[in-house]
Amino acid sequence: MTTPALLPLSGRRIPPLNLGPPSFPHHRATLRLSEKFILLLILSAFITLCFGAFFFLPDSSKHKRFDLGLEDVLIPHVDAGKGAKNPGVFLIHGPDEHRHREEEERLRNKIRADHEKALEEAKEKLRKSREEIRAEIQTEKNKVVQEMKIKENKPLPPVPIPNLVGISGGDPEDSDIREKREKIKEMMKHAWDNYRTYGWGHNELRPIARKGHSPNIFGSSQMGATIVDALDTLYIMGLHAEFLDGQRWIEDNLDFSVNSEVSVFEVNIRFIGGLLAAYYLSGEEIFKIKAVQLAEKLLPAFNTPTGIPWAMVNLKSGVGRNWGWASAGSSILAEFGTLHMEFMHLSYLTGDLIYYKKVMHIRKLLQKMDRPNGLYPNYLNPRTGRWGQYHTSVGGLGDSFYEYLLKAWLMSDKTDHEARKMYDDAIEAIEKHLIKKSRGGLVFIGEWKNGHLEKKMGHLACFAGGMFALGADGSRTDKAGHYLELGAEIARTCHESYDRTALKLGPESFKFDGAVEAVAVRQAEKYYILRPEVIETYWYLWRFTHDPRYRQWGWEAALAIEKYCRVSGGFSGVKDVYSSTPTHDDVQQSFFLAETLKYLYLLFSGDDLLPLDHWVFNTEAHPLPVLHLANTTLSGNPAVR
Ligand code: DMJ
Repeated sequence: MTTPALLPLSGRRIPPLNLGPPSFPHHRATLRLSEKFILLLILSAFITLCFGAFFFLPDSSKHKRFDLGLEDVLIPHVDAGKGAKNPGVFLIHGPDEHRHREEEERLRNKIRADHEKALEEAKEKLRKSREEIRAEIQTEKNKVVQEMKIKENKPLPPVPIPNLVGISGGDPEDSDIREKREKIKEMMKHAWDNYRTYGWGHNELRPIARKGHSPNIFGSSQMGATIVDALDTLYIMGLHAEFLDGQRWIEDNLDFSVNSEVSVFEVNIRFIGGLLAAYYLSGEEIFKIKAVQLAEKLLPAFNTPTGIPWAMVNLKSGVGRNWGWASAGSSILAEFGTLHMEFMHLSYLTGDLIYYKKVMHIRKLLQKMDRPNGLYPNYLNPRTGRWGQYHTSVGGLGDSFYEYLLKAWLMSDKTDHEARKMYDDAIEAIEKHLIKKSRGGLVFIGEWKNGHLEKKMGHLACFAGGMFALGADGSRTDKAGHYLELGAEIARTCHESYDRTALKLGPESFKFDGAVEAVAVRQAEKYYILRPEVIETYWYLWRFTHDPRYRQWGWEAALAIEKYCRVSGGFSGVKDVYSSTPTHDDVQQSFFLAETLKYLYLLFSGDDLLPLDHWVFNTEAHPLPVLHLANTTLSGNPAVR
């Protein structure tokens, strides 16, 4: 019988272990047993070795590991080990155990001491009174403010100051006029002193509640609008202590890094205009520096697809937007069109053309646009560059755009012919479509709305009497007399709107409708909020004609303001000029000090105070000097363009 060969599973044949004579199955079994025995011997030797090692090798648990995680803690006599990745990991070996314990202890003590010290300091803080803590915070704050001031109030490049003529004086020879002028000065002091006492640092004053007030055009800011707006009036009235007081407040407190959404137009005409005028009159650099700082904050408002600025900008974030009520998200003509004077002066004073470019861009864009009937609509969309609703007015929403075209020309020493042409074209269209004579013979300026003329004139539009008179000289062929006459007619109509009320103060707007002439009809239009436009027109007409009626009308208005608007805490607007027992609105507007009282004071001063061939008043009555641009390299001069 044959034994089957041993076949591995893989199929490869394993050769038999050849230890002697030819192998038989019995022999093969004997050899396997001896192999097992040898293996067993090796295994037991290995186990014995491990057992010995267990008892005789050193104890690894005696190695200690300190992970301090600090690179700068120094432990003496320790071996950091070469190539250790974390220099804060140190190995301390067993033989130095005692010393290491001491080291540990030392570290623990140090940590404990540090904690106790911090605890003591905290307790010390808590022991301090509120006042002490407040004083400490104030000191810190002052330090920061001082540092910022040094950084911010960097000097601007020197520029030739234009010829400044007639910044004081104007004393009238006539004693009656002198007295009247003194009375206006006393009214200014009453308005200022009460603001100083009850509203200092706030934008405006509530003269009855005797506290600060801020209109929404200045957002939530407290930027002392009344101080800035009033400065130049104080200066020309010779109220120098008050002027200095205002200057100090501006130096120490006027800060534009506020998280507040403000009107670009209002901030420009009141703050930048006010600061620039204060600078030119007093020569104090701080006003110029503040004006430039503020202008920088307004620049983000111009970041629109067309370069037509937003109505509002957040002074901190630079985010702009338009008024919710403005037609289809539009910007307003009287707002983006009333930046030119101030921005030209900023470029002149800084040598930085950015301001000039912004306003010239607006002008160029307007110049290229189609105008229905030659009229500029009040609304323009800054995203699309298209007109909004076709509404044209020389009062609110349109007014100072026309004023600034004329004044751009005057301010350039009559070299900016482009501005003059735009003014002349616009005024011709206005005269053709908006100016009418009532049945009773009163010339008025209506408003163009949805294709027809609304026979309503706003108090704001009364400024145009002065504008027509101011623009008479230099107007197209033989029309100077005509425009002076037109200015006088508007002055007469606006005087009528005052004269036909119980308080002898003008309503916000008045109608020409059948038997109704120069009278407000709706209750919501009967208020007077200390506005200047009518008095402004009297003053211009006085300067150009010296007709005593303008002084007389101005004096009537001053007496009415004194009688019905004066309260012990300042001056207030009234809600209904047709009611002989007035209700006050409890707001002393900043423009009352900037404009109304200034124009009254100038009306009773000689023409040598701020002569009109050297000064141009911005729309908030801040005088800015004529710039002889023909002699400068500033490209406002058409010769350079
Ligand atoms: C002033 O802030 C300015 O005169 C502006 O142009 C229009 N309105 C007010 C005063 O009424």
